[in-house]
Amino acid sequence: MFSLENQIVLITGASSGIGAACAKLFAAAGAKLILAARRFDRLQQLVEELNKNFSTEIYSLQLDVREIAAVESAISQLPPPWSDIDILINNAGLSRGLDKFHEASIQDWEEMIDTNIKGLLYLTRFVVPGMVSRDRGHVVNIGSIAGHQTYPNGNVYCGTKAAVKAITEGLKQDLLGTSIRVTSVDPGMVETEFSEVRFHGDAERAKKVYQGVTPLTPDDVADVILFCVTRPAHVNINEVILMPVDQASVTLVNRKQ
Ligand code: NDP
Ligand code: 8X3
Repeated sequence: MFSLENQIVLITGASSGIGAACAKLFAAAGAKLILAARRFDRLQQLVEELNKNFSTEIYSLQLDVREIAAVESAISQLPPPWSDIDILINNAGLSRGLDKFHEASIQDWEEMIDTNIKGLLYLTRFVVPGMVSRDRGHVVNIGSIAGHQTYPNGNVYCGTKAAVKAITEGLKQDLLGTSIRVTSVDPGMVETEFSEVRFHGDAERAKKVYQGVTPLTPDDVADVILFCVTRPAHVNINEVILMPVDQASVTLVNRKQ
């Protein structure tokens, strides 16, 4: 098994949901964490909690992944040894709106494309050259079942996650001949702040998404990510699709009354 002890792990979108769950699990496994998100107060709360429970070292970054200059300077200004990132978890992402294509907000589209595609590209572009020069590293992209199946009103969100799938495959191909691993972890329904963000803060509507269902938890997804990055160094898990037992496809969900 590949040990995470003292591995430097950069997690984007660590202030909530799957990213925060990864931070806890990776801290418990002995990794050194670089945690990034826009909400610095939320990151600080998490860091305090982690410091109480683990002896891990943590570097916090207030970062909007949509801002190319900010991403470039954040990565290039990391002091050693933080600059030698071993594992990049491209988790920051969001959906905005659930509307018919011809009625959807173009601003929502821009936000999803800028975050889910361009943000992931910027992080990867600035981190991977260091991995190549060290001939060591692992990039984990958080995709979605929405990248495998498009659902009504999911149009652009599904498009961004289909792009993540293609980008992950392309990165794997282009890194052939190096020791760097590339994985896409593609969950179905996970109860996080995701739906509240999608519905622009409408908590009631968000709650209904998970009504009568036992969804995945952020810890379930973090557990799968941990599995992927701790395989022996010659093993690459290319793609994992996971969903709740109560879900059979993006639209086929078993709801108890
Ligand atoms: P949350 O809303 O709970 O977490 C999203 C995280 O992304 C937050 O930490 C948020 O931090 C961060 N983020 C959003 N925009 C930016 C940005 N511009 N710059 C930096 N960080 C940003 O949702 P999840 O944990 O569910 O989502 C994590 C990933 O999982 C996303 O890529 C999502 O698409 C994917 N996913 C989620 C599923 C689900 O059902 N929940 C299923 C499949 C995939 P902050 O706002 O502080 O910047
Ligand atoms: C999030 C899962 O089904 O809401 O990527 O698109 S879904």
